[in-house]
Amino acid sequence: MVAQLTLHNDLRRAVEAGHIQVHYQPVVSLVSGAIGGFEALARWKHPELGFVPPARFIPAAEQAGLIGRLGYHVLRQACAGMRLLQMSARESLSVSVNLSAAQVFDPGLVGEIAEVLSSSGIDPSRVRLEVTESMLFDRIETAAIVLQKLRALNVRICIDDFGTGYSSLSYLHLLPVDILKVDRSFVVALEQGGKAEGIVAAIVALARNLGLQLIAEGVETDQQASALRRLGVTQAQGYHFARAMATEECIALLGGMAAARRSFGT
Ligand code: G
Ligand code: MN
Repeated sequence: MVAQLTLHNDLRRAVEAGHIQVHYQPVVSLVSGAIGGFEALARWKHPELGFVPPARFIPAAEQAGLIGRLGYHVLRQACAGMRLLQMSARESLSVSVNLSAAQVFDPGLVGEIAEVLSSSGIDPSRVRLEVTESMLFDRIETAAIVLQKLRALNVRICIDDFGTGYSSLSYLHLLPVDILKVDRSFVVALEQGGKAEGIVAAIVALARNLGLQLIAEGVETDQQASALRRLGVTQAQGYHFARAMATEECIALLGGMAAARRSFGT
């Protein structure tokens, strides 16, 4: 309990001092290898505890009532970072930002996002907001209204960890959705034989029939990437391609790719 309280206090200070940093994990094309965008992931480097994983500090931020501030900070930073990254890229890049349940049900969310979008000057259609099925579960009608309003700002809605919730198909029916992310548990299972191939193939068909984009997450091996490619998945992210990196590293990576393109004359 004491440790938890200290964590909450440290977190409150970290949010205020801007010590929560956004790192970016590339989303790559499984067809061309090109980087199509990035997922913004919050990082907290605690002075004594070192790196505190998001799985630990996001729930703490929700408990401490700090998630609204934290989410706003992450969104602002992600949009500013993307403007920088965009300068190093040839194609237009997308940026994904994760929303927590508390944010979705915060009445101030839509106004805040509208404000960040207009002040950052980023093209809203390149911004993706990621939600999970399970966090919307018990207030699905309210969630649908909020997501409709967000979509009216011209941002894209992405279902994270797709396939791990309770009733995926009814969510697809009720919610305005543009993109599905194949959960990493299915990607890992692709190497173990069994049913995973059939499940991923069904998700590919589902996305195709509904006109949704599909991204596989948590790809860690070449074998997984090949299996996904064979099944018709065209976009992916994961340690096999790149971890989440600071803005400067992403710029170097994009710059390196530009140099490679120049030397191949493409
Ligand atoms: O819930 P969501 O899918 O947004 O979670 C993203 C988390 O997954 C981040 O904490 C990120 O660091 C982590 N992550 C990203 N790529 C990989 C990967 O290839 N393997 C594993 N195990 N985790 C990953
Ligand atoms: Mn995500």
